[in-house]
Amino acid sequence: MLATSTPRLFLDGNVTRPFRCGAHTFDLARPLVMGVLNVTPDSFSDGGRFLDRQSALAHARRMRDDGADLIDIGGESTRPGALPVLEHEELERVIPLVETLSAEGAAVAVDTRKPGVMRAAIAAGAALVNDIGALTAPGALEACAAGTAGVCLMHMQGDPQTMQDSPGYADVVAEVRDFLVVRARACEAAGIGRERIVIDPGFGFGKTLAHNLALLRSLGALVTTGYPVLAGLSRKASLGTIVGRPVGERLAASLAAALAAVQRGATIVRVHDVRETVDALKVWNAAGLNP
Ligand code: 7PJ
Repeated sequence: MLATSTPRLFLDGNVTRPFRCGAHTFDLARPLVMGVLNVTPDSFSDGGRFLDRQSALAHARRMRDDGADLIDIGGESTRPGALPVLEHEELERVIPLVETLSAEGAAVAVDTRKPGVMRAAIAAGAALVNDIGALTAPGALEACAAGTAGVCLMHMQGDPQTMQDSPGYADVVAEVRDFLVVRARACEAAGIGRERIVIDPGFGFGKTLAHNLALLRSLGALVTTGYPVLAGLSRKASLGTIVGRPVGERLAASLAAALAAVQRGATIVRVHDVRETVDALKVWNAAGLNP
């Protein structure tokens, strides 16, 4: 039933609503903002800044107060060439933050590929499991099916250590879409309801600038699957290539990318600059541009 290479799509263009993740329900009447909190020594844009627990909490609370709908906590760097991190280390970095922020009422996402971290995060109150591996690790589907947390399924070609060496596709949009639909079906078969699933093309994960731009232009092909679409373009290398600026000077580029993504139907934007993105989306919403 599942292992089909041409998955059945629901092509009516109606995104499944509301989106349910743990204790939180989002009606998706407007795009959501997910603020990024990296608690790693080596993430490409804010690596090392929030290793200290108090500064991590302060940054998360600031993003929440600035209007972030979700806080995405990552304890393993996934930048190109990054080395894996041990599970106990990832747990120590992430779980206390999940506990504290969830108890304060924040919708917390945990950026992890490890089923052990997923289980611990869900037990600590996480609303969403954000997996760049789309729950392909053995035991990951079961870990998520056991609770009520939402799942974000992201496409990646290869793995972080080698993914940017020579990405290649015959048809990047169709391949990414088909992979995500197959993974979403696997989630549903494992007992994760459709209303808990978000898909993500994985900008920059085994993709050239041309691939990323093709996916952004054709984001509608993902939207028509019916699953809400998350777009993560904030500060990424492709934007740096376009504007010729280092990672700390990509705010304007990131805002333009976020607006382009929501204009194409993205439901959640994953960003570092929450306050500025929330402002940009307020104007976009006020102008009635929501498709
Ligand atoms: C993404 C992510 C993304 C999802 C990262 C960075 C690199 N999770 N985790 N989508 N990117 N779902 O912070 O730019 O695009 S790590």
